[in-house]
Amino acid sequence: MKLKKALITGITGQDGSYLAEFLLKKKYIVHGIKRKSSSFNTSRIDHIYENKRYKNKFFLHYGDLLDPNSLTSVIKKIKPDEIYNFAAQSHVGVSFKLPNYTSQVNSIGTLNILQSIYDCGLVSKTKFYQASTSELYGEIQEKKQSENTKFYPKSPYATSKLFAYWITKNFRESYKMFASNGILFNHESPRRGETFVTRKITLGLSRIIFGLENCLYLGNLYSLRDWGHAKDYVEMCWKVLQHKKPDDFVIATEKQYSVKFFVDQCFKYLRIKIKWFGKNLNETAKIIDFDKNQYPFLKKNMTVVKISKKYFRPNEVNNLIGNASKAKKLLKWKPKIDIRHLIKEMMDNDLENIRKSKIK
Ligand code: NAP
Ligand code: F7E
Repeated sequence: MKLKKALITGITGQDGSYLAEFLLKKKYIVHGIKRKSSSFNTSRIDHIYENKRYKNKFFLHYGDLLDPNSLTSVIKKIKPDEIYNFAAQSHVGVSFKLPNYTSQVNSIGTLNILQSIYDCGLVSKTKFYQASTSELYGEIQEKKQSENTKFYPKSPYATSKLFAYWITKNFRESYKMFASNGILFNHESPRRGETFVTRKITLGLSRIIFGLENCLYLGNLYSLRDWGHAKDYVEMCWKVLQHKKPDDFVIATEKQYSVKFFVDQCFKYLRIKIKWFGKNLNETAKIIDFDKNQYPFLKKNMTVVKISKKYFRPNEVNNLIGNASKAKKLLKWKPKIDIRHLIKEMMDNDLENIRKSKIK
């Protein structure tokens, strides 16, 4: 039997690493594009690369979404059955600081891949998955956002992803390419980038517990998100490309929590009692009660969370929650991991890593 070949851009990122594992288990040959970096950027996939079982099944190629030649040469050589475009400048806050760069990578970068598929004569062979996002909904036009909800992007990131969403559709409609958008709501994991809010919280609290830091600084505590688990969601990306026809799908848990709830649940999991004081920029959380034997570095009344203006965005997306009925019905999917398990996994992972690094 001929094995399927997949190409993943953004393989060194959170989703790329989980999808690579998932596809290898499904007996795919997996190729990934990584960009040249002056420091190591493969920590999320080193375990795959080093696994003897995946020798001759897992390959990395240098490339960059902004370098069409690099994309065309890899695509021409591999002739993949499926391409998953996960590469992006994916941080919404950073996109306000780097609007031009974000737009180049996320918009033109996506076009570069689609055009390479076309130029390599692979339109009828290669299926294309675009990592679209709930940020497209921005200023929400419907209580729960589905494939039919109007978009209202509110950041350079979201606007760049709007172009990518539409150019994917354009190639589908113009050339009958199997090109689909997965409109994914936030998804997290122990592999989440350290500056996204959930990971910042689990890592920050772990550092406080081990006495490496005193306080965690956050922005908008009242922002509401629909948080799933990245491992769950990459299975959906694959299912989107296995559907009988190319289409667009919302992937979400359909449950919504605030950033403050996420903080509270982390402390609850750690069995540390906190209390919130003050309002707006003066809001803080203090430690009220804890087990001194378990947490020797903590002190009663210690202020562990403060608000910093620095982490507010010029334009905030306050409220997102998905309606994933279409994916549930057509792709026969429902999320497996709930927010409590997600928090447990993320907290355990960060605590363990810091504990190990302190022993070294
Ligand atoms: P991530 O961890 O930030 O990973 C982004 C990946 O893109 C990294 O591998 C990065 O490489 C690579 N990359 C950045 N610029 C590139 C360029 N110019 N050329 C080639 N590669 C480049 O993101 P993620 O959380 O896994 O998300 C995957 C995709 O889904 C992204 O497109 C994101 O916008 C989208 N998305 C994410 C979520 C979410 O909640 N996670 C929700 C909806 C949509 P380095 O490792 O070298 O930096
Ligand atoms: O922020 C608020 C912040 O940066 C979530 C990306 O994967 O999901 C992600 O975008 C919320 C926002 O993710 C801090 O203002 C408060 O309201 O974790 P985040 P995001 O902006 O939702 C979408 C679906 C993507 O597509 C993106 O690629 O939390 N918030 N305080 C904070 N956010 C951060 N980063 N840091 C804070 O200190």
